[in-house]
Amino acid sequence: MTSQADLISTGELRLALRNSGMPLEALRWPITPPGLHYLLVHYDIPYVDVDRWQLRIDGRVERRLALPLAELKRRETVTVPVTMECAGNGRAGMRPRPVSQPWFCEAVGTAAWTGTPLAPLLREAGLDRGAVDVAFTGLDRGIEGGVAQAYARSLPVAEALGSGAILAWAIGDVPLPPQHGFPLRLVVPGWYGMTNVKWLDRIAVLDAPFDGYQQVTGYRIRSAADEPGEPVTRMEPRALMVPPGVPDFMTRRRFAPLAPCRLEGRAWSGRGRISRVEVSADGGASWRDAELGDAPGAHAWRAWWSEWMPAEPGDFELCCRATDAAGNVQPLAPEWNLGGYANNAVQRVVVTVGLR
Ligand SMILES: Nc1nc2c(c(=O)[nH]1)N[C@H]1C(S)=C(S)[C@@H](COP(=O)(O)O)O[C@H]1N2
Ligand SMILES: [Mo]
Repeated sequence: MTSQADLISTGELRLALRNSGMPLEALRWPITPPGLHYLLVHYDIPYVDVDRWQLRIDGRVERRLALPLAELKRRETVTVPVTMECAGNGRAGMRPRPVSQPWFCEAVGTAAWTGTPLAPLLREAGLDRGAVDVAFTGLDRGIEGGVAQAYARSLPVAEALGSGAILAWAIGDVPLPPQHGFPLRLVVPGWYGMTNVKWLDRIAVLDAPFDGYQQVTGYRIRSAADEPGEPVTRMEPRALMVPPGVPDFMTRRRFAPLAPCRLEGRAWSGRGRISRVEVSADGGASWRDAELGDAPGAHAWRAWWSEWMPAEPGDFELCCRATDAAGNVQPLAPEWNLGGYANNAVQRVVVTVGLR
């Protein structure tokens, strides 16, 4: 029977149909194939006439800049593989279930973003001595929490200059698709998805902390609505596995033969390199180390695998758990918060072994 906690609203269903996750079998690719990267759009995808579009850089700067795309493309160009994960990934696993885009754990992907580094552009504009935050505003508008707004997020000056952030106009050699931010988006390695503002319109340097909705109301870890909470920033460590075996069409339950099975997947963290991945075949009661492989780049997920031989037919709860170089480890159970953010509890996949 479907429990009340599992029922999603029509509004959530509409969001879920617009915002696709990455099918977990796509974890097999080091760079997520085009169209399989997850997608999250708060409002509508704007239609942008690139011939009239310019990026404005203003606020507390010595020189205001207004740059057409062709002008940006004449600057230093880099291609950086970045693993991006929505801060709401794992939300559907929390109880009570926070009402919003109901991700399980598929809101992730790795793309090779091509663009120009942000820091030299900010230096070119010249930051005033009192600069505190840099705010990035998109062209998309909507209403959230009763507040009409353009989607906007900020970074502290130190992160804007030092995080390796780029302004991207392409994924590899392909211009950004409309849904991923055409003509230009921010990409900040290591930070949760909401940081990576799409359809960039304006970069404003501020001499006071940015107080936009997505900064002070959205994306806060809080247990009650009247708390200020802690801001959501960098990605917590997480390992995901390719679900073994085959799915049942309607229940999505997995079935596998009684045979050796390679558990494999990828792991990432915005807080340090992945230093360990462990797997469990008994729901987390016992663990063993997986093998660690390569990452397509310093800011991208790392491959892992582990050979598993189920002892007998039956149900097994497979889990995987990542640790990063800073010593952060995934928790066994979700740590609840009001917005349903940053839930990096270990993935659990039940597999029925004995398929003929
Ligand atoms: N302008 C704008 N930028 C945005 C968003 C948005 O709704 N509008 N969504 C953010 C969120 S919450 C996420 S998780 C990522 C998703 O990027 P993707 O759709 O390219 O995967 O974009 C971020 N940038
Ligand atoms: Mo997100």
